[in-house]
Formats: sequence, structure tokens, C-alpha cells
Amino acid sequence: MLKIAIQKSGRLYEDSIKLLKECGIELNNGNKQLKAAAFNFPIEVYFLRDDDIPQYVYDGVADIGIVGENVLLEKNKNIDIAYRLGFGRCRLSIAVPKAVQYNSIEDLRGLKIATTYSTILQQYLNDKNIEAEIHEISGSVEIAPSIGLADAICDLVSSGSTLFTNGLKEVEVILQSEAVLSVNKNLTTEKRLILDKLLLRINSVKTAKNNKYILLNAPNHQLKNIFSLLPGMKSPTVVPLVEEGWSSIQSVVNENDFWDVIEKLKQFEAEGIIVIPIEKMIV
Ligand code: PRT
Ligand code: ZN
Repeated sequence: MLKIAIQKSGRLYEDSIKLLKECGIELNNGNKQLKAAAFNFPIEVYFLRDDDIPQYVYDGVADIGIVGENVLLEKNKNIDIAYRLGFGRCRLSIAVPKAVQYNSIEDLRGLKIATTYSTILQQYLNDKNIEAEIHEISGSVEIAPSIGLADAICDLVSSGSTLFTNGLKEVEVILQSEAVLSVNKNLTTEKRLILDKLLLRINSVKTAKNNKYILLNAPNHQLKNIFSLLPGMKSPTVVPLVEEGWSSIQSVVNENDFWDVIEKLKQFEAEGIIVIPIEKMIV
């Protein structure tokens, strides 16, 4: 049995549960209890505060945990990252009041910076050779400058609207973060095997999300051009159409190149282009 810790409630909860579901793992009960067993996979889910997850994984109370990389680095525990999960994206940044003139990191010298991320911030300032006073607080960091508690802040940012509404501007990005699957370093062979099975499922879900299945018709004289755009998993599937000189092509296209590829396909006389989401993809 593999024990996985996820956030009990908060920004990572929904996506963590969704990921387990997409991996075909069904839980017996909701997050009202501290833990829930899956009935179709040897895994037990612990619902915890995100700040506690690195310690639990480090101690082996949980074997693995889904947590923001920002929290993992702040807690500075010796645990591995097995997978970058691509949700809960944000950045840890330093911000100062809008009216303050800011030219370079040198301007932080001697300032008082409020944060809940003192470990990461201290490390960053050391690396940059900047001496500043770190004022650790437990929440509502963004109001610290306006109440005279600090000259600057270091906090998580996603849309930037919290900074904006508090009259602050982002001046340095310390870290780009996302949710990660963290793993205890001393898993037994049995647990490692379950983890490998889970990773195979996670990978197939994530790969599927990054790709689309594409079907189209094209005149045969354009096939070479079209193949150069659509490498597919091995190579594209081509089926002749009843109409002389035409073929139907099936392939897989990466989400990042998607619109680019579609535009070029049209230039190569492709017609009847159909795009279908992929549920799982094992390469
Ligand atoms: O109760 P528990 O301790 O488990 O939860 P929490 O309140 O400590 O954490 P939670 O749920 O707020 O965040 C969990 C994780 O989500 C964080 O550790 C990050 O990895 C990730 N994440 C992604 C964020 C954000 N985006 C985010 N925007 N965490 C916090 N914020 C906050 C930020 O602190 C600031 O107050 O949102 C505000 C800024 O957002 P914008 O959109 O206005 O820029
Ligand atoms: Zn927390």
C-alpha cells in the first residue's frame, strides 16, 4: 500500500483529486476524514495542510505527496521530485510599492522585506550578495508595506491582481513554481513498484493532455508536405479515399504547435480537419 498526501483544501485540492481520478483511482470517501483508501488501486490518500506535506513525506508517514514546489523548497527537506504536475503554477516574487523607484536588485540593500518564504528569500539574497532584513510573517503579506511593517514583500503571484490592488509592483522573480509529486527517498521495493505504476498512469494522462488526435483529407500530391508537419507517434496513418487522388490521414499533434500546424495544413490543401481530445496516451 502506497500512502499519498494531498492538500486537504485549498488551491491544489481539486486538481490533485482530479489527477487521481484521471489515473483511474477511485476513493472510498471524501476529504472529510483524514484519510481515504482507494478500492481499485493499492493507495491510501491522506488529506493534510500543504505546509505539513514535506515533513510527512520526509518522515515516511506518507510515502509521496502532491505539494507546491515553493513549499517543498521552503521546508528544505531531503526528498525527491518524481514528477512536475503542471498545475498550481505561480511564481515567488519580490514586490515594492508602485511609487518606489526601482532599477536593480541593489535597491533591495538594507530594506525590510516581509514574507512567509524566509528560507528561499534568504538563499536568494545570499546568492545575489544582498544584505536585507527579512521579516517573517504568517499571512496577509501584501498589506505589510501599506501598514508600515516592511519596505517590500516576497510572496506568491499568479495573475498579479493582489499586488495591483495593494499598490505594489513586481520587481524580481525568485522562483517559478508548480505542483510536484514529492517522494520519500527510502521507499521499499513494493512501494516503488506501486509508484512506478502510478507514474505510468500520470504520464499517460499528462501526455494525452498535451496532444490531440487529428484526422484530415488531403490530395495525394500534398502528402509529403503534410507528413513533414505530422510526425505522429511513429508515423501518420494514411487511408485512400474512394475519390481518386485523395487520402485520409490520422495523426497526433502537440498542443503547443497546434494552431501553427493547422494553418500550414490548410496551405497544403487539407480539408475536413477533425481534432479529437485524447484520454490516455502511452508512448
Ligand atoms: O490550508 P493550507 O495551508 O493547506 O493552504 P494555503 O492557504 O497555505 O495554500 P493555498 O491553498 O493558498 O496554496 C497552495 C499552493 O497553491 C501554493 O503553495 C502554491 O504552490 C500554489 N499557488 C498557485 C498559489 C497561488 N497560485 C497564489 N496565487 N498559492 C497562493 N497564491 C496566493 C498568493 O499568496 C497571493 O496572496 O494568491 C495571491 C496572489 O494571486 P494573484 O492571482 O492575485 O497574483
Ligand atoms: Zn499552507
